[in-house]
Amino acid sequence: MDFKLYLITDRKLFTDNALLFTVIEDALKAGVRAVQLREKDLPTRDLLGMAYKMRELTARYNARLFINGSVDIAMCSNADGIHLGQAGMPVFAVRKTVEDRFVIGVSTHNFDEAVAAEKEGADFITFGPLYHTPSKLKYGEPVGLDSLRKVKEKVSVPIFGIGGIKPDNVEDIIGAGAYGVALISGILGESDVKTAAESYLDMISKCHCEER
Ligand code: 3NM
Repeated sequence: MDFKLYLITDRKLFTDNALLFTVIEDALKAGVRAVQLREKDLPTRDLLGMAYKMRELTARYNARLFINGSVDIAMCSNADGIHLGQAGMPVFAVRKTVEDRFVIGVSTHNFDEAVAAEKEGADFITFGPLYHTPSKLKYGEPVGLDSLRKVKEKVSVPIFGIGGIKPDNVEDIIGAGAYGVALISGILGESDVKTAAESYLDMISKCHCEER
């Protein structure tokens, strides 16, 4: 794993897709090195078009690209990884098929899901929502840092805290055992995306320095 900040897309935050790409490029310029294309409601061909563009963009900055939920689009766009939820393709089936061709991330929301994801072959997990998120109805009540600590005791793959992440809580999240953080609005929802991304990267490097 060569990234600790995992930026997730949401094109609905922007008036058009071109703006999403501009903003992602700002984040890449700031030093973001992993992007998850997460546009679950798009028809396959539209998603493939976005994946091609996102691959071209992320490659220019030597950043990893993950495709949410779709092995075929990950293959066609030559992405680095696939990010799986709890409702779609199960981890074991994807791992068995793609072997080591893709890095596999899995969204988990409780202890059992986290343990199962690792057992079934996840390379890393996201765990959350840790805090209230702007779209809290979709993701449920926050699970909190104590449950992150319990997951960390049992799970060895890197854990990315997700859900309502702000620069001010990065230190607590990493202190509770997360390897990194995954987020949408803390970066994409800010008017100055480059500065926002830099503040997360600064916080993360500060936390990891203090560990040593
Ligand atoms: N997954 P924000 S929370 C995509 O808990 C996603 O699995 C979550 O958005 C989970 O950074 C979430 O704006 C939303 O809170 C993250």
